Amino acid sequence: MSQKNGSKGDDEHKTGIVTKTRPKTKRPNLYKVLLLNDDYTPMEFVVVVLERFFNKNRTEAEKIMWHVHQKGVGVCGVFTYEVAETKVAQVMDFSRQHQHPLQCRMEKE
Ligand code: TYC
Repeated sequence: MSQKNGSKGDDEHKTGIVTKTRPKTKRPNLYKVLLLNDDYTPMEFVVVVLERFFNKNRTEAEKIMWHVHQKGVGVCGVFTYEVAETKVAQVMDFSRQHQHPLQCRMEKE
């Protein structure tokens, strides 16, 4: 784990030959999925959203919901682009189906 990309590590100490590998693993761009506060969406609905789409337990979900309620915005999770996009769409669809104005956004980390 301490060995990062770009070196073949201990081999070069045994052989005296310095080898270099091109790192082929690139860290993916990550995106925060944010929940926005509003005056109408019931608190219980927001908690259910966090449980259902962000795999939060009741305690975590309530904590995030209260944070958003008080601060106006909060992070539900951090994901790769496609996963974040899917989460946002799922939350927006679910909110619309239940006629709540809850808003969900993604933002590059
Ligand atoms: N502010 C809402 C209320 O008082 C609750 C709420 C919390 C709504 C979080 C949206 O993302 C939200 N019923």
